[in-house]
Amino acid sequence: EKRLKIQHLRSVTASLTTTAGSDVVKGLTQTAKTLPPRYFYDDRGSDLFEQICELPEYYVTRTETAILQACASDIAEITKECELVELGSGSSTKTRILLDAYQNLGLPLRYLPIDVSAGMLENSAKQLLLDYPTLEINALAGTYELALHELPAKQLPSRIIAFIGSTLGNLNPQESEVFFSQITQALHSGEYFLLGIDLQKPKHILEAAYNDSQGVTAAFNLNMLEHINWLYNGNFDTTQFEHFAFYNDTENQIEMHLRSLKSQNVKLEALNISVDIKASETIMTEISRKFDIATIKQQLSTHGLITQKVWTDTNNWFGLLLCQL
Ligand code: AVJ
Repeated sequence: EKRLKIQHLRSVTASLTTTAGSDVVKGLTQTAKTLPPRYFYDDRGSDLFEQICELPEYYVTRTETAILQACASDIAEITKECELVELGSGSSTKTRILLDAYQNLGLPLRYLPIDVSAGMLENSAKQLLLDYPTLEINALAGTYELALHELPAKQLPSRIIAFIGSTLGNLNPQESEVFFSQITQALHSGEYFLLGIDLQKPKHILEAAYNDSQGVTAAFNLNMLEHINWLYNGNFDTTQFEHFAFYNDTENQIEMHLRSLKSQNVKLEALNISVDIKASETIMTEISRKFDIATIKQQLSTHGLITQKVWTDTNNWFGLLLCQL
């Protein structure tokens, strides 16, 4: 297929084994235990996340989708002929809204999805090619950092990097500074950055979204231990942990933890570690920061990213920012 190119960036394997393994060792051997949120996403975890997106309490995905449906034609009109780079493209469901908008204006379609899951990239790319007869895809399998560093040469007059779904919420303030400077380095002057962020809102709404009544979020959280057992030959017993999520209103972030139901020891043979965990001790698996638009605009501007337009829903629950370098 001439319209599809998939590039596997060198250190995908390294980042999934050597480097990432050291993240796990570091996180589990420090006083306040943590595990990085990207370990949620094995096949089962990706599937559970898609289920989370459909939950009545999880307003995030449907709110952003509705905003995109309302503003995609504006975005296409502002950027004109423009190739779409997407970080963490996953199943590319929301991407179709943007591709439709470019297509409706008769503009050429070029898409550069970036994801650590090569299987997911290949499947969604093949489906997109069937549905968009003029689309060209150059997929990059790798981390954001590597992909941003090794973006292929531009083939259309402009470029937009999309980072939607509020994935930014997983980065702490320091990590987000590094991330924004990588975005700035990947863009040329005049090019665009599209950022989707979950906004601050009453605590009861946020806590319900991360403590759904069907227990899907709990299963998603606990599945991280199964994934780590599989990767590193571990013996986490998921029946001896419980899901625990709350809104930290000092830091403006949801924190997801796994709380130990007893005093226990866990071994990860492939990483050569043995970890003692006290009863009620927790392992933090995710932060999901909640933003306010004025602050994020200010932060973006310190990186030279100037916000041209902001779209929100009527509740002001989610924000989509179109910035230009
Ligand atoms: C994919 C990081 C945006 O923070 O809401 C959903 C992940 N965790 N439910 C989020 C998640 C628990 C999600 N992000």
